[in-house]
Amino acid sequence: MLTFYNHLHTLHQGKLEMFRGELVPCFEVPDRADHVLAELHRRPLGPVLPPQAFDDSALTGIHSARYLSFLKTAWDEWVALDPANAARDALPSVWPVRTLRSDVLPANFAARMGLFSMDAGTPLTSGTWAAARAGADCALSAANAVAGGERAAFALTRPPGHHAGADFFGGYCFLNNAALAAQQLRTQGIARVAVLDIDYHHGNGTQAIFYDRADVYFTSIHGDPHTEYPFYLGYADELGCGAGLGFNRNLPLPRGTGFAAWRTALVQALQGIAGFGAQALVVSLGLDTFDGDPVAGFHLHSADYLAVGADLAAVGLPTVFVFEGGYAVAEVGVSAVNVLQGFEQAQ
Ligand code: SP5
Ligand code: ZN
Repeated sequence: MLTFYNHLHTLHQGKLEMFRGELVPCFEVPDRADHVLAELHRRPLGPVLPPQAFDDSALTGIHSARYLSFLKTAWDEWVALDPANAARDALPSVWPVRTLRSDVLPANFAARMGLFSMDAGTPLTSGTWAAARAGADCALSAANAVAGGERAAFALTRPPGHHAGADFFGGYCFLNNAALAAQQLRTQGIARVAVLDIDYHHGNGTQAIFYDRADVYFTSIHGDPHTEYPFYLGYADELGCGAGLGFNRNLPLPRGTGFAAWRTALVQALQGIAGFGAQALVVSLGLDTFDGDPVAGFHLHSADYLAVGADLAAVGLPTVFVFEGGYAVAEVGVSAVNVLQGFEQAQ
């Protein structure tokens, strides 16, 4: 398996996120990817490569032009407001909820932060754009490799991507790497692409991006949004719309779910993917299903991830893995590489 590693990921290093009325240290830290890379060096699964550079036209199939231009200049605008801002990250504080307008692009920077975001837990930093942009290149490179005949490729990148929508950031995500990979597989001529999201949190961005499309099937296993982030999407009655009706499937599970019930949901998700007739698979590989993850509530253990990898391999599809969440930092490398090794050994 090829790994495309985002060598610029450390440029995105958020300081604080809003949680229960106070700013707490970010859970989404550079050490996460470093632990995965270290584990890949301990248990090599193939070459670790830098991504190819793609131009921005590879992003515009997924993200809106006005969102991309905002992200590119946001940090400079933030510092231009006050030179002292260079020492602190930008967080949104106002949002255009129902009855307010999101078609108008305000001149005010705080107003645009809110327009293009879904939460106050996702700081925008000096290196966010560079890190996210190189991460998109990793996802696109992995998709190209798989479209070119590789059995599997892994985009090892952060910040993660699956909460990011066509025109908003949130949930620690800025560019939707999994959606970019899925679209790239389509662009390379693969007619039917499935996205399987196994992060603890529903991949609201990916779902929304493909919600009205019949060529990309989205299915997700996640904590029940009645109680778990992102709360406002990820319910079982979301089936797709228009031409996409029937091409979206959510499998929410209660907080506290262990591996046996989780694996039953995985079997259901994989049956849906087979029924769709997918010709390639993108896996949003979140490892925050791990028992003891600080922001999640499932109880998977290290060895379970080997079985997950084997189950994914049994689908028999060319597969792009995209690194998403997983905040038990010391364990996230073992969990991620267990999935990938379980996949490889099952071939
Ligand atoms: C990619 C991804 O996994 N994003 C997850 C975003 C979740 N953000 C909300 C986290 C809420 C923090 N809860 C802290 C619990 C402290 N015990
Ligand atoms: Zn997550």
